[in-house]
Amino acid sequence: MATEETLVLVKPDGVARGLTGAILARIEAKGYALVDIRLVEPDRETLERHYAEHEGKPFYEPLVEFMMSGPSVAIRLAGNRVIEGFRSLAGTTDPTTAAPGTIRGDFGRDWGLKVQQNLVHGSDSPESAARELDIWF
Ligand code: DAT
Ligand code: MG
Repeated sequence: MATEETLVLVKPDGVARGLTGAILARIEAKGYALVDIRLVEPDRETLERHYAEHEGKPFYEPLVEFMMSGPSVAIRLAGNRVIEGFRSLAGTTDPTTAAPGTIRGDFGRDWGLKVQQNLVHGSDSPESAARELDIWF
């Protein structure tokens, strides 16, 4: 299987809490390659494109607001099966129940806010990865 690329975001909570380095360390220790990396403050339009699949859901608006609350780190990440591999490193969506050993499981929990602050984003399919990389890079 050819090398894949995926979009990873260290979300505003991860950047604000000073966890970017710890998250990058896990990604690098796994052996994935950083192809490009940048600090971004996305506007609403960018986030509406990125989260188009969630438009209309109850958490959509708080999610977009949260993502505008501070800078994120966008990463173009490469490796064999990196799309599913990074999602495995990240853990499941809800940080309270994400498995220990994962980024969300080790660093995240429910802070009682309106939206789940779960530290990272990773594309969920080759189609999503291509679409999202085009939005962020
Ligand atoms: P993931 O980020 O694991 O791919 P997703 O694509 O289903 O999850 O949702 C995108 C983000 O939206 C997720 O990281 C956090 C937020 N979210 C998802 N489901 C939620 C819910 N039930 N309540 C609050 N926020 C939610
Ligand atoms: Mg998703």
